Amino acid sequence: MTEEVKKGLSMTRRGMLGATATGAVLAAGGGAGLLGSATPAKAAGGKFALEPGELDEYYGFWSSGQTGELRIMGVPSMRELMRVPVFNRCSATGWGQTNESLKVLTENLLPETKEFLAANGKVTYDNGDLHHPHMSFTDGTYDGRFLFMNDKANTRVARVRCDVMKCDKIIEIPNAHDIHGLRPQKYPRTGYVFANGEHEAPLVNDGSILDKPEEYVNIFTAIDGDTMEVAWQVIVSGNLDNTDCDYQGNYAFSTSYNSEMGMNLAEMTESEQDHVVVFDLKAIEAAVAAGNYQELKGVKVVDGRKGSDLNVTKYIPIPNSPHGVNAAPDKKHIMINGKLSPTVSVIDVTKLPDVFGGADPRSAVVAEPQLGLGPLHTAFDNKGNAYTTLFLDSQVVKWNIGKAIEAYAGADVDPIMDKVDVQYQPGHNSTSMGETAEADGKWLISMNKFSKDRFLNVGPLKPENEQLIDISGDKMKVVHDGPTFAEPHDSIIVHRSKVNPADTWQRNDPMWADARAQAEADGVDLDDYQDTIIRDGNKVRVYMSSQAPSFSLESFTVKQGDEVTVIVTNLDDIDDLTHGFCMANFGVAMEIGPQATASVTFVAERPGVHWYYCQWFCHALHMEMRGRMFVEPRGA
Ligand code: CUK
Ligand code: CUA
Repeated sequence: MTEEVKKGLSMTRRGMLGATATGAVLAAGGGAGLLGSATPAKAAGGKFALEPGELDEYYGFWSSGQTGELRIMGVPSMRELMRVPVFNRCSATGWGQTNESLKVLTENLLPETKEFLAANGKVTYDNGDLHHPHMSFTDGTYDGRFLFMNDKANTRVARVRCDVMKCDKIIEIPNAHDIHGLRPQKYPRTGYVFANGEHEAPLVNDGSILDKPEEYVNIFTAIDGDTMEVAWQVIVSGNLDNTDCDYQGNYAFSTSYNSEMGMNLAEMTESEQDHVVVFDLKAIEAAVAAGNYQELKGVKVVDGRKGSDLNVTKYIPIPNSPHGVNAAPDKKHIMINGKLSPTVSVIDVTKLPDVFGGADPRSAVVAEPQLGLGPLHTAFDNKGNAYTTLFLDSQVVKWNIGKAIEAYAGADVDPIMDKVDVQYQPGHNSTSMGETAEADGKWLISMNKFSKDRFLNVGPLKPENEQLIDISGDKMKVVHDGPTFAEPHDSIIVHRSKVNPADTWQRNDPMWADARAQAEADGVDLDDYQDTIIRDGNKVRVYMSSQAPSFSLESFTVKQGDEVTVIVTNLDDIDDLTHGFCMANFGVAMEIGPQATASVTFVAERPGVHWYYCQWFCHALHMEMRGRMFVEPRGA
């Protein structure tokens, strides 16, 4: 056990959390049974329960971890409003099956990934691990254009358009491994999207190097958020966990829990100090402009390892296996959450030019308050306070940044303002607008990894518990428990004034540009009633439009073995009038939103009569919204 953890143990009020419990938590991620709070908070304080018909004040954008989708919540009601499929396969919308979604999912896969998938009978991955959803910024606050998110499982970064709340771009990141931390540039705008490769591997990972960790590297990537292309990459020493950036557009920060470059638990937790890497964005851009890079898989890769003479990175020592990075809305302080150290290290961004000029990297640290055990992530209000999750203590601690700085300078002040029990073991937290310069100090979400006894027992796999905490007063009040499925890590809470989605699609949306081009070639007007069948060898294109409660085609005929593409355009332009197209016993189903076009391709390797039906309840005669596909047997 480290000195820091020992100190933390003596300061915690939880005497029962001894060294063994800490060890058990570190080893197994468990320990919730030991840590259960005996006094669940009573609902009180801020108004979170909405009357029927009332709307929430905030959008919550939630990740879903290994479920692979983005979720939209209402805050403070904690009602789940929508699921946006991204890295997953969605049965309802046809994401991962429609031609439009397959284009997004496949167009930016690396050639070797396509080959690998083909060898496994696939065209794309059908899983993902989405941890960090973040909105695009302009001038330090959300601008409602895009949401960006990572896939730790398959090294991808995705973008969701906020006008329609659908994913329009997914890119696979070359050279890096297993994208974890992700943040958009805050100023002047996004701009860059920063993404951390978490796991070490040989720079050229072709099998010529295997068990030689000394030749492994990690890669930090800057993506252009407008084009969704990789702008540049930096090779670093140690691994990369979470990331954030300043409010000036000068620096990005990434924590490393494995500065040791260890390959097992004992090696990875060996040092008392790990570090945060500071990236000097202008210096990296200058290095790229000056040609000081190597090109790997089409990407300009700059050497930012310790000892590189390019001076594009600095390594600030931080105790001990730090995890979350959070920029405060004061535009000056960056919080590095200690995880195995009971501290949060506060970096003052105005001291970084000196550090890059040669000053001691630790001189940028202006506070390091001891907060409790297992600090993972920090959120903020608009009054200079920070809210840090304590995984091991199963608490959220509210502390004052200014007082922490005074205490570090020697003043006899206690920065800790309040602690509240959460149920149980929190990871990320987020406050209303708290990741922007417009933090408003109303609500805090604590995203707890264990729910244990907080909900009806649903078997060995339990939901997580996302708790709503009223932070408008001096004391935090837990006011609501919200179960979520495996497993959101992170969320952002965005004021509804920042987000303005459309009610219907625009007919010329780029999402189905390929279908439109094909229709034009086939002499079909996608904006009008369509009942056209085009035969092109054994490829058959079936154009039909939908208007409640019917498809324009009551039936169509193809031959066994034909490759059939059904292109459906929903000509209804009433909001919320979505139709579906499900071809029964063909495993085919998709959503067609009002004014949208969607298409799906399958091989009609099944003779006989097959009904297609609308699978979105759209009308009193919705059940009657169906038609037949006749598949003539081969040779008939
Ligand atoms: S990480 Cu999960 S609790 Cu992936 Cu943002 Cu910290
Ligand atoms: Cu159209 Cu149901």
